[in-house]
Amino acid sequence: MTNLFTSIESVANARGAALAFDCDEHGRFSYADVLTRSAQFAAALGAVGVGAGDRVAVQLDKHIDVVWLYLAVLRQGAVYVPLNTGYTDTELGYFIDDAGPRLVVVESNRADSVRELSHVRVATLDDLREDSGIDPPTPIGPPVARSDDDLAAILYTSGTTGRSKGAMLSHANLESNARTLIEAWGFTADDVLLHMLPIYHVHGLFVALHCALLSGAATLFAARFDAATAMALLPRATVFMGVPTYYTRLLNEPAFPSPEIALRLYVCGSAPLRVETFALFEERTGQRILERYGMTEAGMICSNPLQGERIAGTVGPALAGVHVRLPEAGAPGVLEINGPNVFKGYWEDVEKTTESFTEDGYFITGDVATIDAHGVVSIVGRDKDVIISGGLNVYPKEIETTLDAIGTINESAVIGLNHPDFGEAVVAVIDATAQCPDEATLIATLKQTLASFKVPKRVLTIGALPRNAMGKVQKNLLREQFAGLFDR
Ligand code: MCA
Ligand code: AMP
Repeated sequence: MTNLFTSIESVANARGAALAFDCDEHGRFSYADVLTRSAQFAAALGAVGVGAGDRVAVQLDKHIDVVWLYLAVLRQGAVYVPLNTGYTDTELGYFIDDAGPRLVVVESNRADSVRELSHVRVATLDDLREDSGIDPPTPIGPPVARSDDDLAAILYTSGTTGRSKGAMLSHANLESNARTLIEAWGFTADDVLLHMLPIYHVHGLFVALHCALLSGAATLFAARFDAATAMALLPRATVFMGVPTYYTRLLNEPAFPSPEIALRLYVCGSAPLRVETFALFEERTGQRILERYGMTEAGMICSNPLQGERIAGTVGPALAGVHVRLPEAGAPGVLEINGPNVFKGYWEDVEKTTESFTEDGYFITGDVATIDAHGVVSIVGRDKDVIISGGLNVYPKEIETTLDAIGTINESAVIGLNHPDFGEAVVAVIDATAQCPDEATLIATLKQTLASFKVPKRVLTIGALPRNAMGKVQKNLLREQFAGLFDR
């Protein structure tokens, strides 16, 4: 394997005029367009000095041009660093400092503030687009050669420390995982994928796009998920991918599924799919959602089968070539994994990398699992303090640190509570002085520094937080106390 783009290029050459992306009012693009558009963006990147190994940090709203930019970064042999569009300047500053990008590409309304954050070069999509006056060379040159272990992307993810670390993913990590998924999920050039996920995370950027592009399928490319748009586009799709919230929202639509909807496959992951959602979906559609399990550090790890029984509450066996194990066979424990999909380590953090792997090279996921006699994995808990809200990870420590920095808060504990829409919702429990601002003001204050998906949906004031004999806050007691907060 070499540059992942080389593989995409060879599919695109074979597919030629076939539809690659239908972006509704933003146009339709063939596989031939995939090559010319990405070449044009690659030329623009080259013109500003982006070359092999350079990081390109990108915080952009979902748009087809961002796909061209991603492919252009691969093509240049550079390293793509996607950033959640919700991140505030404070958060962005951290990622830019850490990744040390050659170029940061942001929306035009953020360009000035990002320039103030650091001395790094900043561009907007307009600077890089066709009309920027930079033309691709004719004929278009080959992609920059890369070896298997060269980095294709760095995706930020937090550990228990609450500070994000960049997971280094190589070309071979991405390509091997995509090929495994295409095989496992039966992707072909006849498929039409409905793509509604954000493209700054593994699920939307790698799982969805790579499956479609490397199998020559067509993608219906929507800017975001909403149930009404999904209902309108699903009749044209054969495959859909989403986080559990997408499925609960679809099921909230009385007209779902309309008679024209006839997908061959619904894939779900990024957070646990409730057994009730799985059952209700089967009742309404006659189809079982295929649940799979993955992580930023490893792409997809386990999947329920395409053929064969999909079991609610399980994530299926390990994908081909991936090895999963528990510290003590037969007992629930923290899942360890190994395989060609597993990342190269955390960017410039040898210590964290070392402690995340066992001595024999298995990555320690932090997810508590069981494995049955047939190798079927169930994720039964987490050994890491993380809340997954609508498929997005929130690290309580980061929110607590921000809350504790507010002078009128003595201490805080951030917990995840069952939520009908987001699966888990972020809630802060605080011990505050009489001068502490009210809940709405605190929430508004947090939004100035934290992306709003991380901001607690509620901030509850109690007296001293419950602690055990060791002085550790007993979050389990808080979770029990406030368990029904979001019950309908
Ligand atoms: C938006 N908001 C959220 C979330 N999303 N709050 C909590 N959790 C969320 N996930 C907040 C906004 O900040 C805003 O707050 C308010 O909700 C409404 O925002 P809006 O943009 O209208 O929300 P939405 O469009 O309805 O978004 C919800 C969503 C979206 C569709 C569920 O979050 C989403 O697409 N999630 C998927 C994320 C994903 O791709 N995860 C995969 C990660 P306010 O009103 O206060 O401003 S990859 C991964 O996990 C691994 C590898 C794997 O296995 O896949
Ligand atoms: P991220 O760090 O955003 O890559 O999120 C990865 C985490 O999402 C995993 O470590 C799991 O905790 C969780 N996750 C992903 N898919 C599933 C699933 N199907 N069931 C339960 N948890 C999941």
